[in-house]
Amino acid sequence: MQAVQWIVVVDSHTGGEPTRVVIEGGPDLGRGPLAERRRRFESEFDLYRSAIVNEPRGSDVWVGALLVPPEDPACITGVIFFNNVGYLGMCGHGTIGVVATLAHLGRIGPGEYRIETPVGVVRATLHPDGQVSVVNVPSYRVRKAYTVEVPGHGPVTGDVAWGGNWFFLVEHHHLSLSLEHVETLTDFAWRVRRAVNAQGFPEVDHVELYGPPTRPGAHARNFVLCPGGAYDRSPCGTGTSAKLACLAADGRLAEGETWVQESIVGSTFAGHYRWLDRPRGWIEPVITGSAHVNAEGRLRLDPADPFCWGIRRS
Ligand code: PYC
Repeated sequence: MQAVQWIVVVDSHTGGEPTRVVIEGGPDLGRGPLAERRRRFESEFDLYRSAIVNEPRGSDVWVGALLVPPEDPACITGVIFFNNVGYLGMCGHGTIGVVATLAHLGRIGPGEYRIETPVGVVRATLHPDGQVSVVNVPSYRVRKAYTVEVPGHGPVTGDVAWGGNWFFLVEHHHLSLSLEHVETLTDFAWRVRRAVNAQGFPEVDHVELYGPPTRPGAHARNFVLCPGGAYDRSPCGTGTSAKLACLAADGRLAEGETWVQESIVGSTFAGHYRWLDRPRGWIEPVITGSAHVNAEGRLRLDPADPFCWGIRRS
């Protein structure tokens, strides 16, 4: 008979979007580059992903963060982010959650820290007031004003950009960005994603819809569809990075100027950027937000439980 396993977690939310940080008891992925360890997580230990974030312990909304020893000794930790259907490259709200969690555990105080992710090292600053700024991986746009035919809606035009994950960003659509329309927004964004994937960008797994802000001081509101069909409650750190890359490329936001991104639930991130390579449109985005720890616990994995490893969709 197999033994019960325990996984120690700390939960937080960043602008409403939850992060479950695995502190102890997660899979041992060994050493090596984080991109390789992410592949090992997926090929050998994917059940742990499902057990940690999927129902009945979690839900489609959760993003998990497995802390792993970094390759680069200058980093305080490595982290692999995952969700209800798979693995993320980077996660902005999740990184803010990881920093708030490490502070909550007394492992770090205010200061700047390097954190390794499968898509590169990011730098996070914990400010004395608890806010966290993340200097994200280089971000850039690969296609401007790309039009796809979306069944039931007609042509939809957007930009394809990288901000640590791949995004299709749509400014012009006919929908109202409010919580009461979440089902309609999800259906539309899902159709857009399928069309974009079918027409040349199979790697795009997030869709961002833009609209006017409702918060004073915000520049835009967004609705972000995540890979597993949930919408991001936060303004999406990697999505805001992709947005900054588009704004920079279009000359609509100057280097160092602040862009306040509001989410569908009204939470905000402040972003700015510096040019890394202007001719190629590469920027270094910085995203600032805050996270709140709201639970500490131990997940109980009992082999006698028929849903011990979660309800898996993929
Ligand atoms: O904040 O980058 C982010 C993110 C990605 C998916 C959910 N949140």
